[in-house]
Amino acid sequence: MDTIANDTPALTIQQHILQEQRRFPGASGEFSFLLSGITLAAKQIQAKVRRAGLTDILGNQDTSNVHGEVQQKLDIYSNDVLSSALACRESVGILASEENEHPMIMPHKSPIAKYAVVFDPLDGSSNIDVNVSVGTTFSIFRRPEGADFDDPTRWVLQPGRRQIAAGYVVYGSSTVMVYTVGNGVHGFTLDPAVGAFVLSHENIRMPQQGKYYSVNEAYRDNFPDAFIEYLEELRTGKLNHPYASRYIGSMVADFHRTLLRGGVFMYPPTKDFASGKLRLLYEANPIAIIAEQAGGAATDGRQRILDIQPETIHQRTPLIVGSQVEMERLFELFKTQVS
Ligand code: AHM
Ligand code: MG
Repeated sequence: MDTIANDTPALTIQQHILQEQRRFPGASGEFSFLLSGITLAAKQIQAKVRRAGLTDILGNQDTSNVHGEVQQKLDIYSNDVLSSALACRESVGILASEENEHPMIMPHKSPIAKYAVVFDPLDGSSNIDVNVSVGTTFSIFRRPEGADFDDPTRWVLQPGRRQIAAGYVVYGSSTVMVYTVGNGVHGFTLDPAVGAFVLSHENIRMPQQGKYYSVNEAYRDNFPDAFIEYLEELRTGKLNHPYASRYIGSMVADFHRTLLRGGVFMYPPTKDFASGKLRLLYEANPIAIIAEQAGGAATDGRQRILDIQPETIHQRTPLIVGSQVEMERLFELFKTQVS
């Protein structure tokens, strides 16, 4: 008699999302269809990223985005594939992207549209030409009560604690997607042989303490004093052991290491840029919810990232995110420095 092999079967992200969805009574399947749009776009983006040196896709597009930054061709490609993968899902009403000044209203204007998706299609894109890891970040909100298509910003100007799902994809030595629907954090590695994201990191928990801090130290002289003191403590071993530094310059890659190995990643305010550089809605928020769901914390130095009420779509925020021990020390230090 033939027997079935006893190996645990590979669980794909699609199967995982369906399992998660069963926890919501009355779930219609629209939400998993929405997330499948993100995984499809991620596969398309990674395919382009992987062939970047071979095709005519490296370099600048000779255009700038809303922030005045030169757009890379891959920025535009990634924005296009993500937008079109989501635009054909009727449950999605509004999209907002780092690459578009205004929110995009989906042409179907469907009355059953109940989600807004915000994303940075290719974070860290200035790293592409030198073959350094880049990423995609996304965050999903439910349409607020009474919000219609005449006021698309209302759909997305919600504090991060209202994200119903969020995640990122890191295009590194392998392509990994990490997501949460508010029930823990799970990571999936793309198996290029079969083209599927397979569960590789189930229920990720951030180590309580790590060995690395991650910050652009070139700006150190312009950081507020509390940050300088905090870095000094980490460097000199006041927090159990001396820290080493790691900084890739791609938030998703720097955070992914912090999530798996522990430690702290930060982009503090500087004298010239009081809000730092990172964007609240589509960069800090998804990272913050993933960190909290994995047992870590995220702050702007004054309040929890997820409690910030956004006023504009592209607003920036300082971001400090990390493991429990590092974040508790930061909170203590900031309390005494502020009082
Ligand atoms: P981008 O959205 O224009 O790619 O910029 C965001 C990136 C982050 O990935 C990274 O953490 C940061 O910029 C690095 O900035 P800096 O070069 O100032 O350290
Ligand atoms: Mg970005």
